[in-house]
Amino acid sequence: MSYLPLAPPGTTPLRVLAIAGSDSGGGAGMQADVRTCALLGVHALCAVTAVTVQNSVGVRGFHKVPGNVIAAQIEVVCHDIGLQAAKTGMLASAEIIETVADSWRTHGPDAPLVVDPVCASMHGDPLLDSGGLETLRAELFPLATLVTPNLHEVRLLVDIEVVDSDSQRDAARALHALGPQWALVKGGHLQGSVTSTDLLFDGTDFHEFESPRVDTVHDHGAGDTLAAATACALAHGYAVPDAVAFAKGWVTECLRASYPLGHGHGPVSPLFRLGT
Ligand code: PXL
Repeated sequence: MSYLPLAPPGTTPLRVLAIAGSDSGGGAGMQADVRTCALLGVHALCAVTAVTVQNSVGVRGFHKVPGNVIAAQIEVVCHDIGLQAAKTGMLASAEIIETVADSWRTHGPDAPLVVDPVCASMHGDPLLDSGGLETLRAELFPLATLVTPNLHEVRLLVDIEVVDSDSQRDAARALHALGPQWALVKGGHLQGSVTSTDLLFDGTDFHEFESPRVDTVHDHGAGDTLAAATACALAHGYAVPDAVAFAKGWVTECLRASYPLGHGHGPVSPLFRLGT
């Protein structure tokens, strides 16, 4: 696969702002976003929304960053450094979602925004307070260039159980009706197929992205990695379907390169890009 063009050494690379939670285990969240951006040659700007206490077996809890501190992180980097795309991950609460939406409306450039509507960890530990879902739908989705829910998040957001390609299309329509320019329904959690198909919809056309299913339990951070890689490609000026196709290829390679860590699920890894 070919990757994104790199800025020559000593010149300023493109920037992606990650608005996300920290994962103390270093697998998902902000750490996955920063790793993805770095290995794709993009400079990651970071607005931390929450600090999770977790390892490879689960999330023990999290501490929310005060809204004014989140807003200030977004404001200062937008004003001084500038950015070509942004992505959101764990936002923890309705109040934080409102803060992020306000900050993006006020300080965000006219740049693509990828919203990964993180609701829970892979172990089922909640990463968003109850009440957060409605604010995600009402405040952040209408600002999004692209939303990237997995099937669990689809069920929570639009109350559709995706079991086949028809229900995947219904879900894409329902998500798009909430206001994003594009909705991507990730099929990775659909059981029993040798491929994983993600479905992208802009209100008119459906695009399908199929990749071989990588048989591994070490898939922590896969969703974050897909959204971050999409944001990097968008920062480079890719059209949304091309950015998603790029990111899907990237996350498949990162799944193949994932590694065991601790006693539970290890992370997807972009470190293969460093060579051997
Ligand atoms: O992968 C979703 C995710 C996002 N952000 C943080 C997480 C997780 C999953 O555990 O911990 C901080």
